[in-house]
Formats: sequence, C-alpha cells, structure tokens
Amino acid sequence: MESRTLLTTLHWGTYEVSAENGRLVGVEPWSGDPDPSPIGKSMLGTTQGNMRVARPAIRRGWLEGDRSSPIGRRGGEPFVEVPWETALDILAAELGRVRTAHGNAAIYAGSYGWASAGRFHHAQSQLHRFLNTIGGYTSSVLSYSYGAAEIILPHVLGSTDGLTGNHSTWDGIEQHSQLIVAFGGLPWRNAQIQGGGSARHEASAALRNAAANGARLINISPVRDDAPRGVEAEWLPLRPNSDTAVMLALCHVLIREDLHDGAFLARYCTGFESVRAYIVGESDGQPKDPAWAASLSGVAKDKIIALAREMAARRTILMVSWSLQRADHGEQPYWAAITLAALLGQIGLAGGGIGFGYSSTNGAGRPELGFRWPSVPQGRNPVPDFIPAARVADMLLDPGGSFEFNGASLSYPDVRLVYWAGGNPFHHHQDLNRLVEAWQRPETIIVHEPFWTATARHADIVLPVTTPLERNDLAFSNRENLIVAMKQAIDPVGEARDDYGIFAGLAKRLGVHEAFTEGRDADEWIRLLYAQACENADAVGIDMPPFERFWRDGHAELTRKVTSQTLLGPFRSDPERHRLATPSGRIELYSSTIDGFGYDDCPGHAVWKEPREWLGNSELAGRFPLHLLSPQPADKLHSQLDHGSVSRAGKVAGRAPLWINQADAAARGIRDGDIVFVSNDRGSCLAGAVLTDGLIQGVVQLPTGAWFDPSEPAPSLEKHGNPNVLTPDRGTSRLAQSPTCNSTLVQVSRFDGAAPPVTAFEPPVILNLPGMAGRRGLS
Ligand SMILES: Nc1nc2c(c(=O)[nH]1)N[C@H]1C(S)=C(S)[C@@H](COP(=O)(O)OP(=O)(O)OC[C@H]3O[C@@H](n4cnc5c(=O)[nH]c(N)nc54)[C@H](O)[C@@H]3O)O[C@H]1N2
Ligand SMILES: Nc1nc2c(c(=O)[nH]1)N[C@H]1C(S)=C(S)[C@@H](COP(=O)(O)OP(=O)(O)OC[C@H]3O[C@@H](n4cnc5c(=O)[nH]c(N)nc54)[C@H](O)[C@@H]3O)O[C@H]1N2
Ligand SMILES: [Mo]
Repeated sequence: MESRTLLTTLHWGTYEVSAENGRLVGVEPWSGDPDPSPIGKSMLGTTQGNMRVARPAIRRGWLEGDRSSPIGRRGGEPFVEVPWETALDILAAELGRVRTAHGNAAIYAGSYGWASAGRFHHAQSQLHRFLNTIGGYTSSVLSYSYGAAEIILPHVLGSTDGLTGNHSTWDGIEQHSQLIVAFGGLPWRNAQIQGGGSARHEASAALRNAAANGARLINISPVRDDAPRGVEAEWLPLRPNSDTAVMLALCHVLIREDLHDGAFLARYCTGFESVRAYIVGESDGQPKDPAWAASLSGVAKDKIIALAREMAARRTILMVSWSLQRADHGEQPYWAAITLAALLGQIGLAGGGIGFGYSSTNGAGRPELGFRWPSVPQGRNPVPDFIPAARVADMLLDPGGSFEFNGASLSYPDVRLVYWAGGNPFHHHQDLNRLVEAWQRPETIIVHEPFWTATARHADIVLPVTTPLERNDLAFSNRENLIVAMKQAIDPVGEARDDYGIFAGLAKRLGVHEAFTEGRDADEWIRLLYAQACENADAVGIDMPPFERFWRDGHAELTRKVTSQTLLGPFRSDPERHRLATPSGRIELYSSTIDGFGYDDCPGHAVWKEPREWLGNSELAGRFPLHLLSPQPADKLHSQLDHGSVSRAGKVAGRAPLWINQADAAARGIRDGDIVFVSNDRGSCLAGAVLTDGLIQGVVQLPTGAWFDPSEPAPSLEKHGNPNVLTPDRGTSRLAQSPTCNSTLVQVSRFDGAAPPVTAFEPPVILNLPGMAGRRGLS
C-alpha cells in the first residue's frame, strides 16, 4: 500500500495531508501554526466525493439547440457527458463562432472569484492568458470584497495602502495602542483566511498582546460576537449602516470641544474647511451632532461624546472592517473614518491612525515580505470593454445600456458567451433570482469547476478541474514567510484536468498553442516562477533555497525584509518628500475630483446619505422590519467546502443558520432550531433559527455560503439558506458601483408544514446519450 504525507497550503491554512493508494485519508494542521483553522478537515470526504464533476458535461438543451438559440433554461436541466476530445472540439468551435460573428468583446471572462491557492494554477490568470492569445475578452475591475474602498481610497489617500496591504503592523499596535476602536468588529472567524494561502494564524495573538499591554478595545457592531476571540471588548451596538453618522458625530464633538488636531489638518490634509462646515451644520443647516447621530444609530448621545473625548486623549487606532463598505453608499463610512482619524491627528504614528480589514483576513497587520511574487503572465488584452465586477447582471440584461463609474460614462457590451474559471457567481452575486434571469441571455456559458456548484449547474459546458491536492504548485503568499511546495498528493479525480491543461488543449485547436504554453508544461512553468521569485528576492537581499532543495524539503522559511511599518509613517515624517498620489499630495478630506463628477450619491466630501434600504426607511421597514446581515461563514470559505463535514455540522435543520434576537424570535413564535422563512420583494429562502442575545433587536444574520438550491422553477423558494436571494443588486453609488449586500431588509416567520428537502448536495441528472455530442459544433 503506497502512502505519503505532504505539507500543503490552502487559503484557510497549511496542513499535513496524507494519502494512501492515491486517496486522501488524513488532514492535520501544520504544527507550526499557532491557531489553525478547522476548515481544512472538510477536504476529507469532499475531494473524492460524489459532488465532483467527473467528466466533461454539456447541458442537453444547449447540445440540441441551434448555436445562437439554445433550447431550454439554464439550471435544473440534465447534462450529457462527452469525452474530453469532443468537449474541447465543441468549445473551440464555439469560441471561433462567437469571435467571428461578434468579436472578442462578446466574450465576458471577468470570472470574478477566489478559486484555490497556488501560484501557477490560478484559474483566472490561466483563463485571461488563454483568451489574450486569441484576441481578448470583456473584463471586470474591482472586487466584491472591497470595491467601494478600492475607488474611494485612492482619491483620498492616494493608494489602497492600509486596505489590501501596507497596514500598520501588529507590533506597533501591540506596543503603542491604548484604544482600538473596531467598526464592524474583529471576528476571529474571518482571520482564518488569507488569499493565496495561510501559514501562521496570528491575528488573535496580536490582539491579545495589545490588550495585555493595556489597550482597550471597542467593538462597534450590531453583533456582539464580532469581538475578537479571547480578548475583553466593550460592545457598542449600533443600527446597521449607521456608522457614518456616528463617525461624523465623533468629529462634531472633536470640533466643538476643540479636541481636533489643527496642526495635523493644516500640514497633512486638504479640504477640512468644507467638511467642517458640513459637520457643524453651516452648509446644510443640520449639525451632525451626537443627538442627531443617536437618533439614526441608536448609540446614546453621551456614549458618543465620551468616546470622542477618550479617542482624543489616548493613542487611538480606528480599525474598519471591509463589511462596512459592502453597503449602500459604502464609500462614505471609509471617507468619514479617514476624516475622523485626520481630526485625531494620529495618522502615521505607531499604534494610532487607521487601517481597513484587520481581521477581515489573516493578512492585515502582518509585515510584507519586501518583494513581489511573480505570477502567471497574462499578456495584453486588446479589448477595452470592462465592467465593475458587481454589474454583471446589469450587463447581461442591458447590452448597450450606459452607466456611470468613477467619473466615466461607459456602456455595457453585447456579451454572447460567458467563460468562468474560478469563482462562483451563484454564491457571490446579489439578487440571485435576477441573476438566474440574466444568465438566460448569453448564447453560451462555459464553466471550469471541480464540483457541481450552482454555477456549474447553470452552465452549458462544464469542464472538470482538479483541486490543489491533485497537481503540483507553489504556495507563495504576500504576508507569509513560509513557502510551500504544494506537491500532488492524490490522483486526479475522475477525468479532471487542471485549468492550464484544458487551455493548452483549446489553444492547440485554435492554433495558439505555442503562444499560450511557450513550450512549457505545468512543472516547467512552476520552475520558471520559482526562478523569477529567486531573482526578485535576491534583488532585496533575501535568500531562497535552490529549487531542488526546496522541492525535496517541501517548504522553506524566508527572512522578512520588512518587519515593522506604520501606515503613512513616511508621509508624516516628511510630507513633501513622501507626497501622496492625490491631486494635492495630501489627504483629501474634500476632493475636487469627486466633486467635479457631480454625483448626488457621492459628493465632494464624506457625508451621511441615508441607505435606500435600512431600518431608518420607515416605509420599507414597515413591511420588512429586520435588517439582514450576510457575513462570511465561520466554517468554510464562501461556498467552498459547504458540502464538507465542518460546514455541515453548523447547519440547523439542514439549512444555513440564521441568528435572530430572542425577542424578535418570541414575537414570531420562533424557537431555537425551527425552520424559518426569510423573505422580501426579491426572493425567499429557508434557514434554521438560532436564538441569541448577541444581536440587537431588528437585526438578523445569515452567513453566506449555502449552495444555492432553488425549488423549481426559479424564481422561487430557495431551500438551503442562501442570503443572496434576498440582497439587492445595486451599486454603492455612481462612483464605485460596488456591492451593497449589507443593505437588506427582510421579514422572518416560522415555517410550518413539510419543508422541501435540500438537494444542493445531489449531483444533477447526467445522461449518457451516444450520438448526442455529434449534433453540434463538429462540422
Ligand atoms: N450576501 C453577500 N454576498 C457576498 C459577500 C457578502 O459579504 N455577503 N461577500 C462577497 C465577497 S467578499 C466575495 S470575495 C465573494 C466570494 O465569492 P467567490 O470567490 O465566487 O466564492 P467561492 O466559493 O470561493 O468560489 C470559488 C469557486 O472556484 C472553484 N475552484 C476552486 N479551485 C479551482 C480551480 O483550481 N479551478 C477552477 N476552475 N475552479 C476552482 C471552487 O470550487 C468554487 O466554486 O462573495 C461575495 N458575496
Ligand atoms: N471563515 C471565513 N473567513 C473569511 C471569508 C470566508 O468566506 N470565511 N471570506 C474572506 C473574504 S473574501 C473577505 S472579503 C473577508 C471579508 O471581511 P469582512 O467584510 O470584515 O467580513 P464580514 O463577515 O462580511 O463582516 C464583518 C462583520 O461586520 C459586521 N457588520 C456588517 N454590517 C455592518 C455595519 O453596517 N456596521 C457595523 N459596524 N458592522 C457591520 C457584521 O456583523 C459582520 O460580522 O473575509 C475573509 N475571511
Ligand atoms: Mo472577499
């Protein structure tokens, strides 16, 4: 019996995986991880389970139809399995047809989403590289994670430092912070994850150290459990989406009591006068004072006053979670938080200032390595068309329609073919019933997937891909100094191929094999990336072992170049030499650029804009009196491994858990463990009730990740608890056009009667019809 144990790295951690005779038999956390995540356990039982896509599969209606007018509806239809060669022939012909008839802009391959860790087998990079060799594709910009921030921060701070990287590091916070004010909290749950791979989970220990050194922590959130694990924190509950009002009122107190740092504002900022006039009420007659904020947020007026004074008196860092900007006008809490931090005048001081997404992942606050990891070169995309990622349904429903975005007027291309490799839009997108309709519009949808997810089920051509355990790769990730040889541990499942191999096969058929592969197989690419990494490391004086030694040992520890840094520290010490990349070179509390766009939904400085959907909207809240938050799931990464043991153990009555305040539950006759019906004008789903006093009244929490499981026909009751049948599909504002899932109102009631069974974890009907594949595309 052949058995082997290997170290490998996934987004949720580094594990020792054991295999016997090509099968996965064990997953244990790496001994070097001080705070490992249990999520990896879910790989057992799923990696080689019945939800794997075993062979290339084509939707029957698509196969039977004429190329430009497919028959039937996507989703819920049987698939026909075909041999790889047939599938690739059909797909190559279809790509050729669409390019010839409509041009490359008719191919949408934004393919937003996470896929798996591993530097080479990064699905989107492979897809983009492949399509660039045949003339390009309509692309997407921005993320669902922090799209609004990606647009507003460069206008205000000149870059996205402090959002995705270059945060003030934990050491300075541990040693110097006296007050940590966390808007959206610092949940341990989210710090399990690091894109590209986690090795050592350190966020909890850093927060514990800060507290042990005397820092006081305040969790400002509708949810008590957003406090970090094992650290005492004061809970300051507030109404969802009201943070901007509270931040402006804190500014109001600082200004009224002359506690703001005038010297900092004069030297490092521009536009204080405009925002001051707004805050004190000179420009619109409404002072943004604590009484005003209290009525919007539910945070007591005296609390706001006391907090402002404490912030001014102590070394204070504002930590703002990414969730705040996934809401209507999500640009505003970020701009308001920077305004507040600027008034406090501690930006650029160790332990003070601001940072975004501490504990949103394991990465923030950990030092950068000091050089850039190479990635698969994607070539050049000659197609200029793009959309902000979250506008995908708008694009499919409204070809030629116009929209505004960050100062530009753009229009949606006429997309005929959608190509997704890595990412699960039926997980990540909002208003899924609307997506189901939009998804019927293209002529062809192609998906590469390891598993029969909802996105695979809603495709025409599904190609089975390997998971990281079935291929060789490299784990290089931004804030880890452990690099891991992700060696193949088990045989590919079914007929799965890696994305690279699939694109190489298509490239051959389309006459671009050499351009796509450059004559290398996957292992040769891995060596090339490693060699490039060695060069980049060497340029800053960091040693990497030679490839052979690295591969033999299975991992290596690098010495970090940077060990400690403070966000905007250099700017603070010399604002002339380290000018920000904003028009003024300073922090823009007022932006003439944004003001010049003339957007009433995002004017020239931070403002309170009432969300379209929140508890303060009395008309809507009259019908849907509960604010639904849909946070990241504790027991998985998005939809990944929802069918695994760790995620399934957290289900209630087989559905996603919905946390509800005891009083709200009692008023509805809902008991712990009941199946509940969650609904609004956009859709409805079932979930399993969990009663708690850790949520304010009027708020419910339903984490993302339950595999979309509509009863037929859609739009209809979703059976499994996917919150995105309820969330709105509208942009934050014309500035960033980013997701607003956290601005959702619902009603919840007890579901009596026979609940339909969850069927998300049963594969679709697969037909084996000899001769079917010959009907299309082969001539
Ligand atoms: N309501 C609500 N919605 C949200 C959010 C929220 O807070 N609330 N959060 C949003 C955020 S921040 C994000 S980032 C998104 C996440 O949304 P996604 O990133 O789309 O979600 P994942 O489940 O990670 O999807 C990754 C898919 O890639 C597949 N995959 C894995 N490895 C490979 C591979 O090697 N090749 C290929 N071809 N496929 C592979 C996996 O099986 C999985 O189906 O969700 C967003 N949606
Ligand atoms: N376990 C696990 N960890 C993950 C992920 C995962 O899927 N699973 N996904 C990863 C990804 S891709 C991302 S982008 C990050 C996202 O990281 P975040 O955006 O920080 O995560 P969320 O869980 O959406 O939100 C954090 C908390 O914000 C609170 N919140 C929501 N709305 C408001 C509000 O209006 N005001 C205030 N004050 N608080 C509010 C909620 O109670 C929620 O628990 O997480 C990453 N980490
Ligand atoms: Mo994300």
